[in-house]
Amino acid sequence: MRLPSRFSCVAAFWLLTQSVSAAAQPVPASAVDPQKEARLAWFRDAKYGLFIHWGLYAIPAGEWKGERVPGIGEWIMNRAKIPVAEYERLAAQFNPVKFDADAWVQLAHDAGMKYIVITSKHHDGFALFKSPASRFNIVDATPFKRDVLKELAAACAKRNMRLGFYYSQAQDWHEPNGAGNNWDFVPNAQKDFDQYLRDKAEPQIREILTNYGPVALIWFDTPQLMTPERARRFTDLVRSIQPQTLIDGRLGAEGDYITTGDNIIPGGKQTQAWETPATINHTWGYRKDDVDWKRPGEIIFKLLDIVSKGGNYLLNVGPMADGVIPQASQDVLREVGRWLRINGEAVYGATATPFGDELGEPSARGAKDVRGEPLFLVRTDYRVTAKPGKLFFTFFLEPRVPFELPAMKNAVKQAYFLANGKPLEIVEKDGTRAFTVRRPILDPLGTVIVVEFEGDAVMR
Ligand code: JFZ
Repeated sequence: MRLPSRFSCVAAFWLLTQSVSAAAQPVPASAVDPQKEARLAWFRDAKYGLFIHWGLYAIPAGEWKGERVPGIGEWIMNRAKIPVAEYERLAAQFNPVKFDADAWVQLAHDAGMKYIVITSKHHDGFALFKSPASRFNIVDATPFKRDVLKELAAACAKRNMRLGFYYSQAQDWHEPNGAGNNWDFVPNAQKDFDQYLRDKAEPQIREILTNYGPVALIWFDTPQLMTPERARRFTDLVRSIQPQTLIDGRLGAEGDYITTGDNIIPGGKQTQAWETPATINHTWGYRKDDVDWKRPGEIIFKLLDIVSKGGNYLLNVGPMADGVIPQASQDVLREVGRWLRINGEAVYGATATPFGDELGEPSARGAKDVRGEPLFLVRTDYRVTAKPGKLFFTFFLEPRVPFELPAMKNAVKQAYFLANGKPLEIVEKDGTRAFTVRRPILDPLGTVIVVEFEGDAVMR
């Protein structure tokens, strides 16, 4: 996949933070914006969301004219250099009669997810909503004729699920002046990009912020050609219509939170709000040949890893062309949801670890990674999340016997299993405190032990 060089920089930044220290970067008091913090309150508590990549690319599903097209499914038009006129014909075939907004929202709910972000328009330019700004949309160009955003917004409202919209503001391969399509049109540098912004992207952002009730966030992406001035127009537009709507980190200007590179989890905790967008297999848009689903245990580890570093996990599914989310991915999500129904207290509303040594350690022998950066040896035994007066130790492997609590000055009141409330004895010896967990651990997907302490915050 070809991305502008600034993307590799963003990706490299996160890869680097992967391999450096686990310490949080302090945010200067002057950088704290109270309005932004207020907008972010729900996001910081939510922790876990469902990303949905759905569009015409679900029809070819990774194959064009009998040939496998490598890469992520939603990039097929670009990867196979499909002419606009030919790609457009997919719209006439798009009739996802099994689409059921309530079923999708029920899935997110069962999975323990607190928000949904769906591709209102991806790089192929096709909109999943009725749009006066462009006829290349699900209502005007397909036999289906139903506004998917409308139905999802109604289903989310019923279930108290927040709904946000992915919108590809820069790349639009359907438009002569949109970024990215150099197989039908002139190279980016020769385009009248502002004409495209004026006539399609800005009007459509206005539409999705006007016609579907409260919008939790707009997820902009791949800011090719986005100067600060252009990005500013989008920020102003969003703020003027729905001041509470969050802006992600890929607009081309500072957003409300940081978006990491795809599937990238930083090595240490961050103070700024952040989110990792991630695939459940290896593609965003549906590909019929990708059935390599992450296991529930992997997802639970990644979720706790992310929450223990102060972030959110936005996990993607790619529905098929008939409107059904592949059953195997649903099964995985629901199993994680069962774990969260028992252990959710360690996740929702929880903040980052007050410690950090459990995340890993720099190589003692000074080994370097492929970039010549100090190698960071990641540990995966357990993760720590926190609430006022409470620590949650989530074990993925058998804890050491006895398990010594990381040093803290606070008195410890009690410890118990989150799943069944059974108490654990805290033994004090030589200034350290420890508990012993009988083997095998209660839940191999993650066994949570709550440690209640005196005071609100850990003092080290
Ligand atoms: C973008 C899209 O091109 C892709 O189709 C998908 O929607 C994904 C969520 O986002 O791809 C990117 C964008 C940024 C990086 C990597 C892939 N990055 O910063 O590493």
